[in-house]
Amino acid sequence: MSECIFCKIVKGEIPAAILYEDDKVVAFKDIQPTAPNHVLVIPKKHIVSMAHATEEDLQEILPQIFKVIQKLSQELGIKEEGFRIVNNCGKQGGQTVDHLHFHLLGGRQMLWPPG
Ligand code: DGP
Repeated sequence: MSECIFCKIVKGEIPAAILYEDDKVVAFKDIQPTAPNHVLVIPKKHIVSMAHATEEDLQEILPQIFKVIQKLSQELGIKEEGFRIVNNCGKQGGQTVDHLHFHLLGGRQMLWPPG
């Protein structure tokens, strides 16, 4: 867990463009943006993925993550035009960083289905 890149961002050990922080959640700009607005919203607690979230995580942390996503969509000016929330879970889900994170994407037309 100590090698987890997102835990290092949480602890301030590596830099990130942080847009929001509270006692449970951090949001920062994705280093490889795929949209004009591309933010990652993560729990401070090291949870590997949605498949690993406990009942307590689902009740205590996930609701706060979605509140932060809605708040950021307003602040980034993408709430009205629309945005996409993505969670890649596990190998087939395309997850590359094993610390639960939600992508908030906006500022361009999204396509469906995703790859
Ligand atoms: P995923 O494929 O869902 O696991 O997405 C991981 C995202 O994390 C990917 O879009 C790139 C981003 N990312 C990886 N390392 C860093 C980093 O050190 N800093 C920031 N800001 N983003 C990172």
